[in-house]
Amino acid sequence: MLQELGVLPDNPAYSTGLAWGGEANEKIRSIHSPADGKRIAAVRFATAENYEQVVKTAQAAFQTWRLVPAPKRGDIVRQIGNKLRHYKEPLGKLVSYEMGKIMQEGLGEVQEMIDICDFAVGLSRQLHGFTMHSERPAHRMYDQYHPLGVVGIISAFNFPVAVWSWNAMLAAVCGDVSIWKPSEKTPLVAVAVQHIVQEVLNENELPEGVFNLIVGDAEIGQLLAADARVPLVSATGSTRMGKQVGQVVAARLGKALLELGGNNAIILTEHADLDMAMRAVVFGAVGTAGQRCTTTRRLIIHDSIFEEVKQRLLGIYPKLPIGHPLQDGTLVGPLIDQQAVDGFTKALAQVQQEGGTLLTGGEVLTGEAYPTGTYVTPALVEAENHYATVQEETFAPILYLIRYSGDVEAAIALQNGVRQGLSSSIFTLNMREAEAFLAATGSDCGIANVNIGTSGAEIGGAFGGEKETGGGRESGSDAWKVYMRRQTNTINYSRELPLAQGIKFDV
Ligand code: UN1
Repeated sequence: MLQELGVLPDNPAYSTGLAWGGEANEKIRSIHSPADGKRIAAVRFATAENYEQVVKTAQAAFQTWRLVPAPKRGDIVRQIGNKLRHYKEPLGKLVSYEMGKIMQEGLGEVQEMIDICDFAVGLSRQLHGFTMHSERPAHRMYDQYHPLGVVGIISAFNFPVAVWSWNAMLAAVCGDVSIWKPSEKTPLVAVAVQHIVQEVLNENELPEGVFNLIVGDAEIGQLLAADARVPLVSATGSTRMGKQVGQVVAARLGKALLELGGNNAIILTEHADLDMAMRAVVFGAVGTAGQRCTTTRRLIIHDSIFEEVKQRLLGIYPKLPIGHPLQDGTLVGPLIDQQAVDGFTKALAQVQQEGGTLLTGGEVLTGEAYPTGTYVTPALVEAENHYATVQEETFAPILYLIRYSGDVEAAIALQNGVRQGLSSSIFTLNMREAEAFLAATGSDCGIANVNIGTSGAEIGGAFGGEKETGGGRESGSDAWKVYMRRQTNTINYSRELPLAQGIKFDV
């Protein structure tokens, strides 16, 4: 699997973008699987000098790439999508083994990459601007979108390749080149993807700097954020990281696209179809072991059905198949590392101190089947929305059950009563409740779903959220516009020079 993908277990001679076998330096890190603790491979981490080299290569490639017509750029992305189809199985497996999500979700992640490639191919013929009517005679006015330049992409461990592809594929059809800094926790699958992309560039005799990879630690992210040669930095990760990146980018008046933490809730009203809702809740809460930014963290349940919902969940949770992510039938894999486990246990201790009741789960599993200490049993906690712990995003499988009484407005107030604003959902068969949830006075999140859970969004919509989620939108709809610079053009084909606003200015 690794060889086929160009990831060679005992060869740290790749890593920093264009220069797979670049100059030697000492920062070599072993990468271990959270599934079994085994060392998968080692990577060389980039230095500030490597970074310089990558930026220069990217800048040079931009000179060529921006001249390639957008539909031709789309054709390159089409070829990348086809190669991803070819490598879907091993790549999905590597996502799963390096990150710990189950194989089905690893494959789903690669499918998201393929889908965004297809989307970007179509988009490459649709980078539309408006045509406006000028107030002046014999004038024409329109907007057009030009490539922006070098786009920095900082991605997180939980979607180690898909989120990169949402950014990189749109950037590519827009005529930008990209520099990708993957999470230091999951660099191998990034290396694998970079090999696949480079094959396409080579086959088309395009400069390797169109897509760059730089494996490194936070220092590289800081360099990207501060670098005026990088007009757009797209960063996915924690709100803490996003605030740092956002402030540094803002200080130079660059553009930042931030996709940060969520504290997503599902509302179950008295009119919910509970059979349907339960699947959504469980997938949203324990899928990817609670490590999606769209993970369902809060369940806001109407008084009248609270006990029933609790009992149903208590019937499901203890039976969840937890185990090796590559094993058939597993639904919950390990957390990414010890730090994540500590965050999980700490949050559970804290919420109980605040008055929460742990209903089930919350253990760290030990024994032969769980050799890494990173397997946990998903937790259900009865809690109140205002608890400090409930207000935070803990990147682990903890679901807070929160009771509401009265009408849907009360539930919406709880749903909105957190600092984050990524994804939200309501289960109801009542049209008034559904519409109230979607109205301007309804959910304040970037994503609001009816009778669908909070996680597992399609790539066709714009993905992102409000408040501390950062405000950025990636992926579908018109998210592409942030990767381009907009220009308003007015052309005068008359023999006069009339001024706008009817101003007379005779010289
Ligand atoms: C993320 O967790 O960073 O909606 C992205 C979802 C996925 C993407 C999640 N399509 O759950």
